[in-house]
Amino acid sequence: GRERIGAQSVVLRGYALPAARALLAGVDAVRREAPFRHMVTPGGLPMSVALTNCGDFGWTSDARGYRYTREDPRTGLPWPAMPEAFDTLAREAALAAGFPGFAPDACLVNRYQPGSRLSLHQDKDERDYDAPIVSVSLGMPAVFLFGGHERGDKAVHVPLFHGDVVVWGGVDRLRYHGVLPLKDRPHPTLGSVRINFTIRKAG
Ligand code: MD3
Ligand code: FE
Repeated sequence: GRERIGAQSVVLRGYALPAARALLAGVDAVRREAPFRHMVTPGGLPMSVALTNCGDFGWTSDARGYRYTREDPRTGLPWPAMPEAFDTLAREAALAAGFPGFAPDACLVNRYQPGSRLSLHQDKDERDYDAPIVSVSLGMPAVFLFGGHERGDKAVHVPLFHGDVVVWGGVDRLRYHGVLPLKDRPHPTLGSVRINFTIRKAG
C-alpha cells in the first residue's frame, strides 16, 4: 500500500520486504567494516541512536558540529561502499514516488534499541535539497514524528514497520521530524533492535 503523508512524501508499506535478506546482509557488511557507534552531539551528549554510514559520504557529529565526511573519523578510512541492494531499492522507490533520476551517494544507518529516540530535527547538511531522501525501516516498529517547517508546528505520528519505505522530497524535504522512544516489541528474527537507513544525495 501507498500512504501519502505530505504533499511530496509517501509511505510505501512493505516495499522493502522482498529485498529484506539482501538489505540485512548489506547492513552486516557495512557494520563489520564501520561498526555502529554512539556519536556525540555538539552539545556534548552521546546520541541514544547508534549509527554508521556507507557510500561516498557519511554523516558525522562531534563537538565541532554536524557534517558529511568521506572517511570514517574512527579509522580515517573511506566509509564502506554502498551495497548494491541499497542503491537499487532507493532508485526504484524514488522513481515510484515521483522522483526519477535519483543518484544517491550517501547512506546513514541508524540502530535503535529499546528507549532510543531521535528528537525533532531538520536534515540540512546535504548540499542539494532538490534530491529526495529514501528511508528503509527494518526490525522493531517505531513511531515517526512528522512536523512542519517550524519546530513548534504540530507533528503527525506515523507508525513505521519492518519493510516500510518512505520517500521524502520537494516541499517536505526540510520539515522537522523525529522518532519517539522505542518500545521493546522484539521482532521475530531481529530481536530488540530497529534499523533505519536513509539513502541520500549529500555531495
Ligand atoms: C523527513 N532518521 O537519520 S527516517 C535521520 O527513523 C532520521 O531513523 C529517522 O531522521 C529514523 O536523519 C527517520 C525518515 C526521514 C529521514 C529524513 C527526512 C524523514 C525525513 C528528511 C526530511 C523530512
Ligand atoms: Fe532526519
